[in-house]
Amino acid sequence: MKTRLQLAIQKKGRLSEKSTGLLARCGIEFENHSDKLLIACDSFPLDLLFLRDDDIPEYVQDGVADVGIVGENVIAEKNAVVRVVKKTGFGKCRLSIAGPEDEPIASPAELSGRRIATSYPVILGDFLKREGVSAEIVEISGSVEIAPAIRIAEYIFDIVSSGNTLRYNKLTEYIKVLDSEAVLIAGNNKPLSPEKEYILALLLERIESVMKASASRYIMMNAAKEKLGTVLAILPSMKSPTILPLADGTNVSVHAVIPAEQRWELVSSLKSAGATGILVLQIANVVP
Ligand code: PRT
Ligand code: ZN
Repeated sequence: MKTRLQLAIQKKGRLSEKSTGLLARCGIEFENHSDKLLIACDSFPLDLLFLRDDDIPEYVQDGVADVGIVGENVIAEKNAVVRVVKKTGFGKCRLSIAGPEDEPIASPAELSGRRIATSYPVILGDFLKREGVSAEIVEISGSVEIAPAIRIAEYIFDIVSSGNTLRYNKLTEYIKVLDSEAVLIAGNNKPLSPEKEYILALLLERIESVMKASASRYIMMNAAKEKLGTVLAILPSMKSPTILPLADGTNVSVHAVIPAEQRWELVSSLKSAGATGILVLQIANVVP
């Protein structure tokens, strides 16, 4: 039997679509997974294991799955012995201590003797220990943000992303303890077989290529020859732009790869500098 790599991803939740979407952009396809635990991908030697996110770090640590995609927050809470192979850039959030808007605290010492509700008792316990603060950890499994209102704790320690949930509950963020994003992990106890390491390297190459591609755009425009200097001065010097003569003899076409997040500002500046017919295109893959 040919070697296949087992990748654990979240079955249903915030990371599910992003994880399967990343694989799809890597050209890795599979059938609908709604009622299955394990699915073999068609075009790549990868088997997908669909799990609750809480189980992924331990499954990877224990070698039940070879690799996994899960939030750093969950890895930290489970104290799992795994290595981060690649940060994915999605599922970004932070774990913070929050409490009533009208009684903000300025330092962790003010938590002393108070109750803090959380689903992350391990990370919170470690933080309080590091700070030398003795507070009561009230472990609850969901809807942590309502704990102050129903008076089971004065403060909460929970995931914050946009901050809307806190605002809606009249809470405010005091202390950020951990930044998190979804990461691709592998076990750290036992090395993968050389065959599996090879498949992981191929997977990683594809992931890096699509991540680079989504962070970039391909820009094309026309410019009069006398405006070329100004246009080129605006373009970031990531890579030398391509300049092609046009049939009319007075204009040139300029092509360049630019950082995706700068595209709107660049388009305005290039337009002001006299560039015309500006096209901004998505890139599927970047292979350096
Ligand atoms: O069923 P399963 O156990 O697999 O899933 P789950 O319910 O435990 O997790 P899920 O799907 O809610 O989240 C999976 C992972 O997504 C988390 O472990 C984080 O790594 C990541 N993530 C990113 C988030 C958020 N952003 C997020 N905003 N997880 C949860 N939230 C929740 C948070 O708990 C709070 O209630 O959203 C609320 C805050 O969001 P804002 O935008 O209002 O601040
Ligand atoms: Zn979970």
